[in-house]
Formats: sequence, C-alpha cells, structure tokens
Amino acid sequence: RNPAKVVKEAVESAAEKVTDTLTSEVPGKPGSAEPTVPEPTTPQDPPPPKPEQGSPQTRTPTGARTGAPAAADGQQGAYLTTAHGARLRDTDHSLKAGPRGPVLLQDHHLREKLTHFDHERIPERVVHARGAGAHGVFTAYGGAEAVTRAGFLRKGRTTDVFVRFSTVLGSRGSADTVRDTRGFATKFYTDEGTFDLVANNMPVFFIQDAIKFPDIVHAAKPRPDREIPQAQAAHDTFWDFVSLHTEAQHHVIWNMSDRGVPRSYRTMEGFGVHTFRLVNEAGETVLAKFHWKPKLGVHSLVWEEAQMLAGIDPDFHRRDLYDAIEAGAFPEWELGLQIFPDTPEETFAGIDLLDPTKIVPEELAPVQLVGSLTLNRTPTNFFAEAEQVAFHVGHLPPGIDVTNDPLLQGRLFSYVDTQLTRLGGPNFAQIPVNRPHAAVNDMRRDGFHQHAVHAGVAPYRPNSLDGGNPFPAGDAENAFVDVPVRVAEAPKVRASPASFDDHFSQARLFWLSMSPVEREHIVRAYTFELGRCYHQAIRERQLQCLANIDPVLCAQVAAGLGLPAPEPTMPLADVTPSPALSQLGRQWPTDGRMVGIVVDPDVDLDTVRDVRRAIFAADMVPLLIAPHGGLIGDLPAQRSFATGRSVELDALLVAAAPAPAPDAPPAPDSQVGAPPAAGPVDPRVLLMVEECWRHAKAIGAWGSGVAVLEQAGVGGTPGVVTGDSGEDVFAGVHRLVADHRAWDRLSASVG
Ligand code: HDD
Repeated sequence: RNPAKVVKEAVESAAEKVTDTLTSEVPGKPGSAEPTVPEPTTPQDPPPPKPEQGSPQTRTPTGARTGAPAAADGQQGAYLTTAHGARLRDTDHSLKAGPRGPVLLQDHHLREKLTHFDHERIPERVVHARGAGAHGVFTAYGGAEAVTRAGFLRKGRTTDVFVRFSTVLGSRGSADTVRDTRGFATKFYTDEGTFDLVANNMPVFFIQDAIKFPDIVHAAKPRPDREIPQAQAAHDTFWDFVSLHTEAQHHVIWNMSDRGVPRSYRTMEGFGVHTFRLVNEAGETVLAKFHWKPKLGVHSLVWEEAQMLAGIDPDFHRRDLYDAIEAGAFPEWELGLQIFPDTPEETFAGIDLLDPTKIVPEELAPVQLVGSLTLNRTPTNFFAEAEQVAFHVGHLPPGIDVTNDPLLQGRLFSYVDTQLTRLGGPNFAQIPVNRPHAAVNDMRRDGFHQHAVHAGVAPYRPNSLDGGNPFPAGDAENAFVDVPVRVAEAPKVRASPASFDDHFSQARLFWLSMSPVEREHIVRAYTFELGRCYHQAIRERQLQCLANIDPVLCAQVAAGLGLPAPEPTMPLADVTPSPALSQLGRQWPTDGRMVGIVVDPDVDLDTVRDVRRAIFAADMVPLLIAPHGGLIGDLPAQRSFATGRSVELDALLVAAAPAPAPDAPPAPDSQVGAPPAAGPVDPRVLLMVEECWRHAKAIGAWGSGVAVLEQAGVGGTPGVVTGDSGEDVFAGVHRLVADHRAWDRLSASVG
C-alpha cells in the first residue's frame, strides 16, 4: 500500500500525525496546553512496541515463530527486578552502614547495576560505524526465474528484510551528512537461508584486491597522531594513498561528486559493486550486478547544506528515515539486475567484470527490475537491531554464487571475522536481528553467548545416535549450489590481470557524463579536500591524476589551489559518456519533501490552511515556521525562528513579513556570506530566504511575503514564484521541487 496515498485518503488526520512526528522536540501536542504528566504509581505491564516498530524477537534461534508478543522477553511484568528476577524495593540508594556511612560490598544490586552499565558499549564497526536501520519487505516482480533459482525472486514472493544504511569513515556518533560513501546493506530473510546484499551507494570501490583494505581504511580514517579529521577524507593520509594507489581514482571522483552528500537515505541508489554468478533450475549460469533504484530519484545536498547540517542536525539522515516511516511515507526502492553472459573471459563490452573499480554503463546493459523494497517498520531497540545486525557477503541462498573478484573473495573472510570481536563470539547468528527465518540445523555447538539449548548427543555426521539427523540436502531439497566453475590451471602468483591496470578511463567516463553544474561541484569538492591537505607534494600528485582523467577538471582544481596544471602522462581514454550517471534532467516524485511556510500572527490563516492542505495532497510535509512556538491561530507551529533552519527544507513559502521581535536575538551567522542587512523583517527570516536561495531551493511568496523576497534581493530570480494566490504559488513551487533544485541558479551561488 503506497504510504503516500494514505496521506491523500485522510489529509487532515495524516497532517496531524506527520506534523506531530516532526515536532518531537516539543513535548505533547504542539501548541496544546497539556498538563504535566505526573510519575505513574500504579504497577502496570511494560508498554508494548509502537505499531511502526518491528522487533524481530518473535523468532527462536532456529527461526521458528514463538507466538509471543514482540519484545516479550525484553521486559516482563510490572515490577523492578535484579537480572535474575528478584523483585527490588529501591534502586536509588546504595546499601550503606547508616545514611552517612560507607557503601557495603554486599550490595549485589549496586554491583550488578554498575557492572552491566560498565559493559554496555561494544566495539563499533571498524568501518561503517555510523548508521541507521529499518525493517521492511521485499516483493518480487518475477522475471528473474530465467536466470536464478533463488526462491525469493519468484513472482509475487514477499520476504522480510532489514536494511542498514551507514557512512564509512566516521565513528558511531559522527554526523550523517559528511562527504563519504554510504553503505546500503540489506538482509533478506528468505526461507532458503539469509541473503545479505552488502552494498554501497557507489558502484565501484577504491581497491581491486581485499589485501589492500586495511591500507585504504588506515589512510582514510583519522590521522593516527591527532585523530583528526572525523568522518571525512579531507586530509593528507587519504590523498597520499589514493594519489599513489591510482586504482582508487574512480571511486574518489564518485566521492567528490554529489553522490558523496546524499539528500536522504531514501534518495540513494545502491550497488552490489561485484559481479555475482546466478544459476537457474537447469544449472545454467549468468553473471550479474545488483542495483537498488530509489522510487524518489537520486538526490543530493549541496556542500554548504551538508556542512551546516553536520552542526545543526547531525542526525539528519537518521531522523529523515524514521520520520518518514513513522509518518507512513515508506521509503521504496526497486531491485534491478544487469545481466551478462557467463563467458570464460568474464568480460562484457571489453569491461572486466571481475574488476570492482569498473562499472558497466546502463546504456550497454540495462538494469532489469525484479522486485521492490519497502521499509515500513523502525527498530524497537536501536542497539539490539541496528547495532547488532551482522551482514556477510557470503550469506547467499541457492541460485546466487560468488565470482573470483579478488575484492569479493577477501570480503568472504572478513565479515565473519570482524563479528567475533564486535559481537563477542561465534554465536552472533542467534541474536534476534541476525536469526535466519529458515530452519537452522548446523551442528555448531557451545561458544560464548550460546542461547540455543540443543538436544541430542550427536552434533556430528555420520551418526546413528540422533537417528542420522541432520541429513544432507540435494537438488530436490533445494540445497545451495556451488557452481562447478572450471578453475584454470595456473601458477600461484601475487598478481592481477593486465586489464586491472586501467585506472583512469572510467573516472573520465564519469566526469564526461556529468552535467555542467555537477562538474562544478566535483571541481569544488576536489579543491576543498586538497586545500585541506598540508603537503604540497600530495596536492601536486593528485593534480597529476586529475590531468590523466581530464585536463579541464585538472585545470579548474589547479586554479582553485593556486598551482600549475600538469600535462597528462598518458593518452586520454576515448570513452562514451553514460547519461544514466547524471542525477539531473528528470522530474521525480516529491513525496515526503519538506516545505517550510513562514507565518506570523497577522497571516491570512485561511490561505495558509489551504496551502497546507495542498502540500499534504501532494504527499509533501508542511512545516509552519513562526516567530514563536505554540499556536498561530488554530494552527500548530512546528518550528520557531529560533529552532527552524533552512537546511531541513526542500522548499520555502513566505506567507508573511514578520517584523523583528523587539527582544529578538541577533541572526545566527551564515557560514558563507555576510548576514543580511537588518530591516523591518525579522533577520532570521531573511537569513532563511538567503540560504534557500543559495542552495537553489524553490522559493514562493504571496501577500506581504513578496516584499520579504524583495528585501532579501531574490525576487524575480530563477526558481522563485510569487503571486496573489497561495495555492497557485505552491503549485509552481511543487513543479520546481520535482526537479529537486532550481539548477540554473546554482552557478551564481555557493552551492
Ligand atoms: Fe565492507 C562493513 C560494504 C569492501 C570489510 N561493508 C560494511 C558495511 C557495508 C560494506 C555496507 C556495513 C554493514 C553494516 O551495516 O553492518 N564493503 C562494502 C562494499 C565493499 C566493501 C560495497 C566493496 C565492494 N569490506 C570490504 C572489504 C573488506 C570489508 C574489501 C575487507 C577485506 N566491511 C568490512 C568489515 C565490516 C564492513 C570490516 C565492518 C563491520 C562489518 O563488516 O560487519 O568486515
């Protein structure tokens, strides 16, 4: 059921729910004078999970449904107990020898409480530490049966999933909007065993061989001597490595592009990166690459927005994901396959399919859509689910197999290995979020954190004492297929194929496929990052790499750095651009986009009400931004001029010209450019207009709001709509949001 349509069906109630969701900072209903809730004293059971939460605790370690209510084993009963179930009278005072005396060692409750607390944190992921996860469902369209026997891809099948999005470099508490690759890992709980598609939002990787993974990660993570910078690659060690290890250059140009700063997890593509081998019922094979296509299109922040958000709302992407799900605007993607014949060369159109630094342009191998993913439930407990989830590229169902891609081969080792430390032992598959939904009978026993109580005496094969159980499965029982690929007889070497030596042609392909504004962003990103390096030699070496990608790119970055542009050291590759790589030039659904409406107590409330209704009807989210919190007339203000900032908006409507409050604090400083001149309009409103304009967002105004745009100096510029009717102005703004930004304004701004 399309969540957006839910809003259409019940505009008013959905409006209330969405806006309530978005006012999490305001306790109680916005604007209402709810009495303070006293501490309850009557014993009652723990609250059940909220409807939008999706705890996986209703399954046993072997996958069977327990029938118990979700989270039932988390908290039970009305009374406070020790970890072993003894009821407690008091948890606020240590046991002491008299009220002023020393604390007694015999206070078991105190020691148990502090000991558990002392061990609450587990090691964060060595990469992808910062992330957010959600539950959902995958529905197969059909069509994939011809190439794979994987049951979850059969027409009409639905499969539970858990998805975790992440940044790569930052620590657990780092900001969401930093320039980085994003992880997009999906756990399909298929009834033939779990399938983990451990993907990124970029289709290529920095390295071709897993043996280099510690090198790239050590180079990109904060410097070992100062532990800076956090969550970004703008430092010497990263650029030192990638300018020397030039196979990284293709991934790097994706990082420097708008893909490095996504608008939302909901507007990211996902890529399995490697080529996989699919096998069908007849045992025939094809090679394939996995793609996720967001239903809302691929959209990005502009760099200044990303920087501002890192301070104003470091949880921007996490908040966006959970707000959307809670409001019923479920994020959706389609799963697609690029399919290639399984030839002995393992190439397609001259592109080596085993090289994870290469894409196959969609124009050469179209992405065939085979199913859709809807995220519809939030975690009940973030740690239990999003933190403890453990993905592994080797979790494959029958019908999907690996290839010899040396990056993939190394990953097959690394993902179990890391969980042994991170999750404290080999039994992490028993953690609820990791439990397969297929029956498990694996003869593994004991180990740290063993939760299963295994029966029988014979966890070995062959046996007669447990009746021979478990039995090997065959084709009829849908056993996993290790495709019997012929392995060439070859000398043992530490070497890569010659085709892996091409490090620049596809970086050039990417650059030439970008629109002018996207190229400008790439130039600015390189200039920013290299400008943050201390070492001149590193800048110069990276400029040499850029010269080998494209002389124009090199010259523009060199100009920004104040350095001469070197000549290429090799012939420039002759490539055909791939328009599919550009994010521009298409109109997209605007579902879930945020529209700020500036109001004041004198605003024409009837018009605001009509515009709000029109915004909801367009499946977008209105946020009233007012001089103060509470109510404006009978409408709740979701933001005040103190709490609202432009960066959380996709478009701004100005319905009033609020005067500066006599005691208003001064306007917060814009990070770029001077604060707008003071005038009869509240400077915080002018700042909001100025920022929205700089970030090429659609802006509209009617009534006295038109004068605000004039005062901000943006009236009559591209992407600015004014008129007498609020609804007509919104209609114009809505059309602009479908383009994502007023692109022709960006060159003139700092975007
Ligand atoms: Fe990795 C986590 C994606 C190469 C070793 N990786 C991790 C996650 C994602 C990816 C999305 C986060 C999973 C989560 O949310 O829990 N990694 C990729 C992609 C790669 C890639 C798309 C290249 C195509 N990774 C890669 C290599 C190695 C690793 C070559 C090691 C040889 N990755 C890890 C890891 C992590 C991880 C250290 C950290 C936490 C975890 O696995 O569970 O094992």
